Amino acid sequence: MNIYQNMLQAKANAEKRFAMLIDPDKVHLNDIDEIIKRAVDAGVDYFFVGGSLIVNNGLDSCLTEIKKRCSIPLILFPGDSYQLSYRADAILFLSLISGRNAELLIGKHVITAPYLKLSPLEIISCGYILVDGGVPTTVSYMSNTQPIPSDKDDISICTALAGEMLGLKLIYLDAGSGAVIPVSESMIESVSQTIEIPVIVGGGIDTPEKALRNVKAGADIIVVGNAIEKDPRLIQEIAHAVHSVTPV
Ligand code: 1GP
Repeated sequence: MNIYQNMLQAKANAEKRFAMLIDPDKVHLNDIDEIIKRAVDAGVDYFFVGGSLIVNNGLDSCLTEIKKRCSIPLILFPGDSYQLSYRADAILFLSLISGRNAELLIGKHVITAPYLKLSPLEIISCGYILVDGGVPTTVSYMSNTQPIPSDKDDISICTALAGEMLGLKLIYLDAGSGAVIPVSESMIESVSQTIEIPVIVGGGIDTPEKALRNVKAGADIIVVGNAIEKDPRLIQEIAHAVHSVTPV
């Protein structure tokens, strides 16, 4: 079973998944043993690896070091088309559908497609919806796009629906890394009730309670980066909260 089939099966069974975001710039190879051990012990389902802006050249080595230590699937979450590596298992082939920047809707994809065709990576197309997180985020600046206002559930619903109709396999509602206002439960609920494909939610989730509220609202996969970098003990607590939602 490939990674996407695993996501679909989890959704069909109403099981929730927890993805830990690793920014190769921020993870120190000295700390990697501890982080991986915590992730394996906690039952983290996926590693998303990437960042809006990677300054150092550590992507390959970061992936290699993680791969040596565990079998948790490694999914590239690229902030740009240069953030590619054959050492991951899959890639979120992101189209920034909340924005109107043609390069991030299709332009970069055209450039990257031939490389990906030759790669062993599983390609998972993903409609990326940036939602206002209360602070200007790196992704909003770098993408030169406006996020959807945090209270405009209707715009998010229509955007997600259009993404699904275009054949995208996942929808990612992201308030951006370090968001002060995470995506609202009302928006998560409206979007997840409208579309059939799995919904990923991230940006500013920093407590197990928040993660739990989001999965209860309908998120299928919760992504946490910043909060875990600050306090790795949260890996266990958030994984427990996400996995505590049992099928009804
Ligand atoms: C950002 O959704 C991710 O793209 C995770 O955000 O770093 O705020 O957890 P945080």
